[in-house]
Amino acid sequence: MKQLSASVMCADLLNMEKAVADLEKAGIDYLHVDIMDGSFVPNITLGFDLINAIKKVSNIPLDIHMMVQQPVRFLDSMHLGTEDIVCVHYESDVHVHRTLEQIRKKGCKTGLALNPQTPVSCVQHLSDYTDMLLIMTVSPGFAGQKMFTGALEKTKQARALLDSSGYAHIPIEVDGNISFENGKNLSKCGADIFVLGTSSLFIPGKDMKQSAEEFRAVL
Ligand code: S6P
Ligand code: MG
Repeated sequence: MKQLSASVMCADLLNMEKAVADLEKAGIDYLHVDIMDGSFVPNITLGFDLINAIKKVSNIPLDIHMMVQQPVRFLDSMHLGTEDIVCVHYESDVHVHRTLEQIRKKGCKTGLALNPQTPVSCVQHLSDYTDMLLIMTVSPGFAGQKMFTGALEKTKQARALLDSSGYAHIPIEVDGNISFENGKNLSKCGADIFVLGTSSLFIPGKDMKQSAEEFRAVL
């Protein structure tokens, strides 16, 4: 089943409680929370206090995208449930295997994220520790960018690699410039979870419920 994950950094930051309630009404499957450190990526966005505050008002599972160096340092800062995903970048941590184990020990699901230039083969030795693979379709750090040209082929390769090695159950998430058109094409290449930001869900003047329904219809 294809799923939608709403990028919280693209929501109205001054009305977060309302934004979360609206996303709930829109039937969104995950809240995608981008955590940045100004070092792994050249930007700083949301933080752990916001994550803990959202947990108090919403039952939508969180899909936390950690764009920080050595994410293991921050695992205790988040109060999460078994349905929440903590996704770390392959490039952000020398001991990413240990970090994935720590996330599971915390009782959460794990995600492994790959920057555009990182080959899909990196997942091979980590598949047993990964509940979701995140293919970045832009260089992480900012909303409103353009999908990189190799994204479709990379998603196809990742799906083929997982399927042929006994990991067909691992869903692929795609993040960055997920427009209706890109979403449709990525879906055909095997993507399962779609991070929706300014390209499709957060469009000024357009109802989010309607956008979410339209997006599901093109998949
Ligand atoms: C970017 C971040 C993403 C963005 C999302 C924005 O570093 O990881 O999750 O928030 O991609 O969507 P869009 O449609 O503006 O690219
Ligand atoms: Mg993200």
